[in-house]
Amino acid sequence: MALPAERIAQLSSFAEDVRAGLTASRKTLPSKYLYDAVGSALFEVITVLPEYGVTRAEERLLREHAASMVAHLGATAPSDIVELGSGTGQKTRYLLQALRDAAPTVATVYRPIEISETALQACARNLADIAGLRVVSEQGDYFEGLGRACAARTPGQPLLLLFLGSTIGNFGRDEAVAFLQTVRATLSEGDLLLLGTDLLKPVATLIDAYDDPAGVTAAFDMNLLARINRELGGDFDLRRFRHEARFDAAAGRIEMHLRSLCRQTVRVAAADLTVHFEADETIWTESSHKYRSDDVARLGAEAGFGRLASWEDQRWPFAETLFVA
Ligand code: AVJ
Repeated sequence: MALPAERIAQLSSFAEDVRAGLTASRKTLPSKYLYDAVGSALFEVITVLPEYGVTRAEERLLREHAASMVAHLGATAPSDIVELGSGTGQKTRYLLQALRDAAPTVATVYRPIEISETALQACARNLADIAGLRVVSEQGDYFEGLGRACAARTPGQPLLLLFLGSTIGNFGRDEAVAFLQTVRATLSEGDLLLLGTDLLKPVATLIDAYDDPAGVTAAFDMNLLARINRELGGDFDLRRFRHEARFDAAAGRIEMHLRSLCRQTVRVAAADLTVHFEADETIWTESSHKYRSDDVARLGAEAGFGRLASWEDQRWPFAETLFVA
């Protein structure tokens, strides 16, 4: 299906990514497209599902250990706190408050970086009441936002970068190291990184977390097809697909897939694309890597970070690790 070059250039990056993903021999779609307004709202529901312990575990860690985390940051309180994928900023509040308590006179700038405008607005609203905190929202790509944040930082003061929620798990292990290396290259020596990673746990627990019985995660996954229909003129029949969670033990990851229930052909107008599906063929929509605690330290070390401290939740194995650049 050859397209003239200028026609390809006109396609939005969403259309281009859909085209690339659905024409690959193993069909995939980038997980970042799960988070439109509907997807972000569904993800918020996922975070309160009894089967999805990730967000509550991290919230417990930040609530219970924020003061200890701040104590490990070193003598100079960071003046710039940057967060990659802030979501609505609810968990970050504990840390921001502990920082303010420890250093009430330091003027702190908090820069949440988000692709989702909806989440970003909620985040700025949620944190508006913290005394002495300036919230500067950065809508866009992680590295774009991080670049801007580093350019605007207070000179001579450490920067604290937050990468919470186990979003790092969306990358493969090698990709995660490469990502952290790029982060490290953007930071200065002495800057800090707080990384949240979900840890390995029994497979049945993981499957329940990513294929909950109420079907919220299924709706979250399926919304990706609905979004293609809405934004790119697709004609996916959602009733002909089913959400599935799988665990790949060798790779240590949970995968979300959308399984085609029959042989079918789907058209995506804005991507100038006709896709054939065999019965049982799947679109791989997300990976969530689960780590062992000692592997988290190794991940950081391979990217040029030193581990300062870590905190783990016992109820739902999850690690918050503080690194120094
Ligand atoms: C936001 C990427 C951390 O992988 O656990 C939740 C997304 N996907 N349920 C995760 C998600 C299905 C979540 N992250």
